[in-house]
Amino acid sequence: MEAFREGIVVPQGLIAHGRGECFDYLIGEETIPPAREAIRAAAAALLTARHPVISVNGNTAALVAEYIPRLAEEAGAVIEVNLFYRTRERAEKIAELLRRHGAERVLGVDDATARIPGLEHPRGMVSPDGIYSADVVLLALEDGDRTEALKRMGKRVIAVDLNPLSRTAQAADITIVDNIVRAIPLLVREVAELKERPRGELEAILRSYDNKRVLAETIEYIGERLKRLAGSLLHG
Ligand code: PTJ
Repeated sequence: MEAFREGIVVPQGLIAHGRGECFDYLIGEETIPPAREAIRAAAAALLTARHPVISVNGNTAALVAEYIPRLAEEAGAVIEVNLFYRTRERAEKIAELLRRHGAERVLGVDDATARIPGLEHPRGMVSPDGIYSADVVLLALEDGDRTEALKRMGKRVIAVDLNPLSRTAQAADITIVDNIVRAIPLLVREVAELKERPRGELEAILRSYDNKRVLAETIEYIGERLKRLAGSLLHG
């Protein structure tokens, strides 16, 4: 609520947050095994990328700003503020918040001069040195149109999204179905650990990763959990 009052989160962001909470109850408010596998693959994708970018919107900033600079540093990634409801003032506020948490360089405020093809202005504005030229983009709580547009640009997309059925979750190459407040600290740890491994091992992690299977396992997990909960109501 504070981030909303400060103008970091938009009203639509509060609705997005509520939707997420609902899915968090369904997974039991913990990081489930398929999400752990996705986090590992995400770390491998960031570490093997030529130009990885962490895209930060209002909700991401409000929930995990303190972890983003560390993640960027460990992964050798660039941070870019990228907003659906873009105003210069909001972008600057979010960049300032990230700088307060230690980010040295934050793109996407005055340099968002390139366009993601197929997205209207200002929703498609990105930095030429950031998302526009990235090969891997990590995003979270993202709108489906924008994720699909990044995929059409040929980027490898890593998404954090509690809804395994959302268009973002379905379009991404690696979908971490977990609450961002749990997923990002785990991702920071995983990147720090995998960083020491040979590149061949990271590539092998990526080759054996199948996002469709991981999403299917997530949905199965929710189904089994709900069946168990229903059973315990009926049979005590
Ligand atoms: O800050 P801006 O201007 O870029 O605006 C961001 C908006 C509000 C446009 C953006 O967050 C949005 O519209 O998101 P959606 O399309 O509602 O999608 C958000 C997705 O994130 C939904 O599938 C939610 O289930 C999921 N979600 C919500 N809270 C969390 C979450 N995923 C992970 N962790 C959460 N805490």
